[in-house]
Amino acid sequence: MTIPALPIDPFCQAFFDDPFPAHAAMRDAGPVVYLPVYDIHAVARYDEVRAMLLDWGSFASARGVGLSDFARETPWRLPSLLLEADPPVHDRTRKLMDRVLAPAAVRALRDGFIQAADRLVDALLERGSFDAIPDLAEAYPLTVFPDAVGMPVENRRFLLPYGNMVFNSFGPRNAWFQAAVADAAPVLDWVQAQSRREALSPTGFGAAIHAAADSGEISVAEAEVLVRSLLTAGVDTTVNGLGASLYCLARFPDAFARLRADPGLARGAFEEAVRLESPVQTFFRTTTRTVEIGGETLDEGRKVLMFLGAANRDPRRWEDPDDYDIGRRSAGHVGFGTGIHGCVGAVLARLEGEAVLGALARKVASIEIAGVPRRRYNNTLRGLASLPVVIRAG
Ligand code: OVM
Repeated sequence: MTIPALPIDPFCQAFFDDPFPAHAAMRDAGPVVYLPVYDIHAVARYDEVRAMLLDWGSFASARGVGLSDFARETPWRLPSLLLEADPPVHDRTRKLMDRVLAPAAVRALRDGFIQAADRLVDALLERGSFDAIPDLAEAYPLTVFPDAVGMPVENRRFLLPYGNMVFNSFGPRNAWFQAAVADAAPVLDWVQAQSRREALSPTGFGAAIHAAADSGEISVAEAEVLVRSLLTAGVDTTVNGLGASLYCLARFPDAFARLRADPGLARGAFEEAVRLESPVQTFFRTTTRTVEIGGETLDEGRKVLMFLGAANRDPRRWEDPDDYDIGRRSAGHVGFGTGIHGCVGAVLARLEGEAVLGALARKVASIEIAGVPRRRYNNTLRGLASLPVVIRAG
């Protein structure tokens, strides 16, 4: 039993431009592959990615979910109390965040999110032609999400370079990471300041996290690191989820026609875009002991890369995996992860998706690509920097 070695660099421009042939090569080579470029193992099939996500005892997050092993290298920032923690540390903070972001708390935001999406789409219809990434996919989360957290209005765009840096940091220390660090340097102090109680309105998610410090459930320092998780993971992810949705609807006019005919498909259309484009493409785990996965054995202390995007298009699991089918049962995709680290904000992300795609379905007759889409390169996130479109009113 030898694990196949493949000459694939999953953190280079050629891979980002078209990852699909390499995804297929890794899936077809075996349940586990070895990538000598970074001396890592990887899984790209749905069953093995899902099994790894569920087996937190064998595949740890506390040694970092990027290429860097926190047991060997000092983490470059204070580790997240959610993302970069294992039970039992993880469960205490996760329980709190589950409560803060509970479906009932998110439901209270529903009408406001729908109105904000309606207003934005109305304004874009007035313009007719615009760039769907900055003007819609970025603009929408940058209003509704910081509002929900309870942030002031000034400088919210600073969240974008910060998130871009953190998501780049899960890969190698390559040129994208270096550029992202340089871009984010001027906003680091600002982000830190936004996580403090004094910066946050008394009604948002941020205040709800800090309230848990009053009761002694967490410390004030922990509250600030948990708010930081919201600020880090809450914007770039939904920007790329909405961007993926727009890119799909523009490329698959039949799907958009179907959505227009039944705006109730908005949630399914968003979910399917998350499956197909997988805005969060990859995360690492580290083996805690000699482990068995897909019939292969890995030593303790190995970094293993999970290709969520490849799992979400695995033909072993999905029929016509490359089709954007808004009516398919996409539940079970791993675009939000699964298991104890499954996206804590998924309910909020899905509300954003439903609000924006619902507004498009009710108000817009057509979405046409009106220029060359430009990709945004990131070691973890897949998405566009620019998507020029023309839309017409329905
Ligand atoms: C965090 C964090 C940061 C980036 C991503 C993420 C996808 C979480 O600081 O907790 O989850």
